[in-house]
Amino acid sequence: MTNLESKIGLFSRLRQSRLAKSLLGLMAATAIVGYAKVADAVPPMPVNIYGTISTASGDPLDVSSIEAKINNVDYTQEFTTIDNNSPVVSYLVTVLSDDPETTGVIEGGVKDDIVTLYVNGKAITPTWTWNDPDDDGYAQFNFTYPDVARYFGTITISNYFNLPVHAGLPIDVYANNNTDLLSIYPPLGTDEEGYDISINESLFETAARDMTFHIDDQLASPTTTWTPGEHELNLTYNSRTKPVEVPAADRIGLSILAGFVVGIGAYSVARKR
Ligand SMILES: [Ca+2]
Repeated sequence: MTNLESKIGLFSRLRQSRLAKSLLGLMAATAIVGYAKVADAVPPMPVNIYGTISTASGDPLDVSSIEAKINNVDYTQEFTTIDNNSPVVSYLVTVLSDDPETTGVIEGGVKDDIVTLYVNGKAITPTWTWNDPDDDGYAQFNFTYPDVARYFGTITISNYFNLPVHAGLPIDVYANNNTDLLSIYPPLGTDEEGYDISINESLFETAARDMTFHIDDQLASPTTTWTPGEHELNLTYNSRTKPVEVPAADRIGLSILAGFVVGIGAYSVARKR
């Protein structure tokens, strides 16, 4: 038996126990209100969507919420997970069905409705179409959680002073209005070769998803917002500002100072000879 089969087996036991509870509830209701009333009162059976959530990055995923929405309305009754905090989390979400007897009131889904699952508040693609579940109301739906974004493109220096071409300088990627350093990535090489980096969503420390690229300590353009998937984004940046020209009269005094400065600055200060 594979791991997946054993998980589905567990769901199956869960299902049996729920069915048993439902049957007990039905019997109790029958005893109280009589058979004819119960026939009208049986609510439509919810649908249980179950399967696996795999992360695009292969990193563990902590599932804190699953919601099933139809036309942006949440019809989730409950959800559960197995093997949470792993790269492949098994889940089960129970989604309410519409009661056809209450026309004008939508209690849940009907056949052919488009159901969008939200995991940790993030919409999952593809969507799930409300189809015919099995006799017990179960339907399997495996999907990938989008937690990685790839950015790639060329790097161009628009106004260079200390660098004639981009030459393999690292790219610092910041989030949250330039305050959180996500990571430092090596580019591929020169400007023509560009860069190609993958950014996992787990790197973000806050809910903000704005993102900036810094090269040679300069803010590159354009800035962007982290979105899972593949994105071509050609970066442009100015190399650092040219050192201020030193007037001739000041050079003698500065030449002494320059002896201390040369070697610790990123670019040299003119030394009088
Ligand atoms: Ca209804």
